[in-house]
Amino acid sequence: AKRLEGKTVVITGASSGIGYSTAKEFARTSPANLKIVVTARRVDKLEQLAKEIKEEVGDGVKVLPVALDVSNPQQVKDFIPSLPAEFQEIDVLVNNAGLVKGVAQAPSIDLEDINIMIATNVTGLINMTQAVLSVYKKRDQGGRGDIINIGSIAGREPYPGGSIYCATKAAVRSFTDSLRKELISTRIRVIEIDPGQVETEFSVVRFYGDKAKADAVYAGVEPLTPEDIAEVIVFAAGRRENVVIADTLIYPSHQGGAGALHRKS
Ligand code: NDP
Ligand code: 8X3
Repeated sequence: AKRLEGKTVVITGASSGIGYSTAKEFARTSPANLKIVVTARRVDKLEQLAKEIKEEVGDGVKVLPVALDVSNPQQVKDFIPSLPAEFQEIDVLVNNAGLVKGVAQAPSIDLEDINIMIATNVTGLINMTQAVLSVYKKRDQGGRGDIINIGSIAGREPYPGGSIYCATKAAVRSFTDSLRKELISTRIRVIEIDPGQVETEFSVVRFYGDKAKADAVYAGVEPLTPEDIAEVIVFAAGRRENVVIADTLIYPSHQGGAGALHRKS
């Protein structure tokens, strides 16, 4: 926890699920002198999050809610310059914003859904990474700071009905791996965390708001909670500077692959 003291953390997609829990976990682990910029499109949820953190840990942690649509390149470009000066020296970026739309199979995949998934999960993540690298690269030893990318089991094991989403997460994996190699001479840590099944708003978004269909995904299984992933993210950020938790895959105990889930009948 000491290692995180005084750091500035930026989390994308902090209005729900894994991102929401990650903000809380950072706050709990290092309640003194931490700054967290929580971003997403739904600012009301971010304000609620800031309020909950304040109630839990007090004023030691400064939480700044910022509206940011990562699929909008101009908003990403303006993001760091428009932060108050005390939040601009970012130390940790958690690239968590992401989504899946639908279960359609080729040739019936909606063009709009394809574009949203790629613009958010791939282009958005890359643009955010490039934006913080301009801050990290100014530091000594060629640069310093953490980039934590949330991939997925879906990026390792593609499944029918998920071709675009799986392709976006495979792209995250490739980009992350290249980047780690490109930054080998620096102190910039490039970290990938790949969850298996986590119960969040993920499936509600996949089924365009149909809660019954989303609930069916989790019927009879015991998924991870967003807190489970948040703990791993904060653990990775809190390692000694020479330790890179480069790549992790996290399942609930009854999962063995993308579609391989033990279901109680
Ligand atoms: P949620 O739907 O609960 O949260 C997704 C978050 O992403 C929300 O805060 C949403 O905020 C944000 N988001 C979506 N689009 C944008 C955008 N254009 N700009 C900014 N923020 C955006 O799902 P999860 O917490 O499950 O998802 C988080 C990450 O984890 C995703 O990358 C997902 O692919 C990944 N993942 C999830 C798994 C699961 O089983 N749940 C498993 C493996 C990986 P808002 O709508 O307010 O903008
Ligand atoms: C979410 C996991 O396998 O449901 O990334 O697509 S999966």
